[in-house]
Amino acid sequence: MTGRSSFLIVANRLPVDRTIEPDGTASWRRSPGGLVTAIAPVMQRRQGAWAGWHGAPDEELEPFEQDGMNLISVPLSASEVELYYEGFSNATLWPLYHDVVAPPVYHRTMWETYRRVNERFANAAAAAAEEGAVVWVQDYQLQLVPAMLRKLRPDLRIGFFLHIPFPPTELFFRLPWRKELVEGLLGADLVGFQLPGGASNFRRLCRRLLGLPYKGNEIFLDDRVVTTQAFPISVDFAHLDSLVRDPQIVNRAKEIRKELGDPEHVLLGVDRLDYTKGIGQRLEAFGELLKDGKLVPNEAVFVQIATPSRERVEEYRRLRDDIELQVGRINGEHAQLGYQPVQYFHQSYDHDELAALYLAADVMVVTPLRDGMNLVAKEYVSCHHDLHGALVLSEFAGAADELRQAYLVNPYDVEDVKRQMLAAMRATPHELARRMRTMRRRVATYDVDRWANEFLNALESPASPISTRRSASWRSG
Ligand code: GDG
Repeated sequence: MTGRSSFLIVANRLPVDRTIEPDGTASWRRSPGGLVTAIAPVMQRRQGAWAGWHGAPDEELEPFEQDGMNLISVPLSASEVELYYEGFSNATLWPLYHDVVAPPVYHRTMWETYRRVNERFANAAAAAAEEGAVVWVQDYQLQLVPAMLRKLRPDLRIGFFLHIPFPPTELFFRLPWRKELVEGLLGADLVGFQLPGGASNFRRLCRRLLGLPYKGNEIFLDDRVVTTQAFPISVDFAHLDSLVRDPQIVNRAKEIRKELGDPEHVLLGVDRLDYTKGIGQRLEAFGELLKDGKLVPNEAVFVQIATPSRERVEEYRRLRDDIELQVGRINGEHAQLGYQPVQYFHQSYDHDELAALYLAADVMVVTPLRDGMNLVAKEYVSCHHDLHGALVLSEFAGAADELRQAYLVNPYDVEDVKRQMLAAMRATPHELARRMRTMRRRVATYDVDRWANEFLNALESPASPISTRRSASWRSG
């Protein structure tokens, strides 16, 4: 890599995975995901760079180039992975920001490591950014970076986007390091959230915790203004839409249905195996429909893909055991020779297979107890140009704000989930098409490109002058 960059992404992970070839040589492959796809063109236009951890502990790498992206590896030791990533990020912040659906742990050593690692990311960004560069920091693992970076490099334009929900003040207040985290975020010029609710939770928090006044989207500090705004993330609609028209994917979708025994209804869940995703709730509802005789054997199969995730965090291990016990129980009670109602896979699939599964499914069941957005819901919609297929969607997923024509459910209400699953299975083709058409229009218009462009445009447009501050002070608490 030569020189410094005028555009920089800072994220916990680099957008590449290392694969080892049969002859032992290592190579890098771009990791799948909308974020990289959306940002790649901006990277190319602006000589962009991406700073993040490359995925292996205790290893330092020189900056390298992959797919036209300049990649800067930020090293982590094994103990930092444990304390900063698995610990403070995923055992403290993740549950706290998701409505405390699991109890967060509060450990001082985890916090200390989180702070130290955030400092390393900020230093790496400060060294890589050219004068006046735009730096876009991603997600809850790096909330201290904006302020640390501003201190080192006041010339930069700094944006931050939170991919997960921002909790209500009452919950956030439990965090022993609440002030430091908020001050960290306030180092940004623009703090982006998935939903307007997250942005307003943040503004209220700034007022209560730091006494900062705000007006509209803007929070007024002594010497500058921080803009807070919602930017609902999306998917690469055009890519998915064309992928599922590929005859190979179409054939694979047919094959999948056949392999499942050609049931009348194929229901599908695709999630990281995470306790926020409500996997147990949807399986319970499906199991009860079988038990109540609302579904007769062979009529419906539920395919649950549960991608391995955070396997060293205690809560995730427990969840895996619980889900696997539940799957075993339902199948034990309702299976027949040649018919297994729940097909459970604790595995990752490639992109094409996932698209074929979406295409094959009659009902996509997305029931998180809390979710920032949920891309799976939008991916499913993008894959159904046939206007067939129903989406059962939790009202606690960010996506529910946009996909109002889904069969919306309260995942805590098992009767509601059962009712909506049945309604989705019994709907007429006309009704399905009506709902799907509207949802597709929404995702096609607000795709991931638009998300990235709107964020970057807002980041680069000047904020209100400080002189508007006085008129906002009436809101200060
Ligand atoms: C966080 C927030 C927010 C899943 N299994 C496989 C696979 N996936 C892909 C899906 C989808 C992605 O992973 C999961 O995204 P989600 O949005 O559903 O959920 P989180 O991982 O929790 O993401 C969330 C998101 O950030 C973006 O801001 O929407 O609320 O929690 O794209 O397709 N992909 C492949 N194989 C798998 O087995 N290739």
